[in-house]
Amino acid sequence: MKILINFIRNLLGYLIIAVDLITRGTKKKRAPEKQKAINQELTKFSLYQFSACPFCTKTRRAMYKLNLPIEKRNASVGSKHRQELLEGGGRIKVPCLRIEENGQVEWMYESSEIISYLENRFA
Ligand SMILES: N[C@@H](CCC(=O)N[C@@H](CS)C(=O)NCC(=O)O)C(=O)O
Repeated sequence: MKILINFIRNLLGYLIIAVDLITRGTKKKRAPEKQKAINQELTKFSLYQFSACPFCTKTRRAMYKLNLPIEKRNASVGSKHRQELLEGGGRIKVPCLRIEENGQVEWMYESSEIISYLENRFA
């Protein structure tokens, strides 16, 4: 039964990825110097995620549209990033945006909060 539920969950996840790829539209365009500065700023960011999680897909879609090439870290079972997420953020829940700035590390959970934060800062 558990195998069947996992299979259906993964199938739905990959279906969402496929629909997202087909419908996600175009990336935000910026002047090359501006984009370069943003890319540099984004080296302080990483997104802990699963590939087939709908909340992660929603977050990746927003990142794509805003043209924010943030490093993605796979936090699935058995991965080294899963342990980092647990130790740093305090729980295994994705998506989670890690922001390392001014000598401090912030772990931001909740897809809606992450998307609002990125929109306010980079749109
Ligand atoms: N309200 C959260 C929901 C996130 C969520 O439920 N994520 C699931 C994956 S789709 C999760 O991390 N579950 C923990 C686990 O699978 O270990 C959001 O919008 O980010």
